[in-house]
Amino acid sequence: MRPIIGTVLIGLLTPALVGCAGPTRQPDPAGTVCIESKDRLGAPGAVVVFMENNPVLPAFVASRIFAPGEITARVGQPIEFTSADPDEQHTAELDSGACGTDYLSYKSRDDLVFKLPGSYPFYCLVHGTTMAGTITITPS
Ligand SMILES: [Cu+2]
Repeated sequence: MRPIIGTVLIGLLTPALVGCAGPTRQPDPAGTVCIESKDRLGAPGAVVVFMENNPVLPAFVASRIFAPGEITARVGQPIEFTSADPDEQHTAELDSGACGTDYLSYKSRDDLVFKLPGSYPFYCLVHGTTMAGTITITPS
């Protein structure tokens, strides 16, 4: 019986795991699309984005947000993510996997800087797609 159960489990889990990995994720360790950096934190001209948890909203509403969630920046302009949530960590991770912030605790900051124009959906690794947004990068 055990081999049959094992085979059934592998048959059920394999598509799910492949689906999670996502064939379109393309990590970018060379930084050709974007880089994560703390070198220019607080520099003037950055686009500031807060990671928040709105305690006023009822529990069944996705209360964790990026503010703003729709972000526009130029090539080379830092996008500075700042945690405004004293309760939980957050990240901003591109759906493509090209780059992402560190896990940010309350008042911590991290920059993403893009080298290529485009539209980049992103989400929080801690809270999944219920905490998500889009970064639009225009030419410099
Ligand atoms: Cu989050």
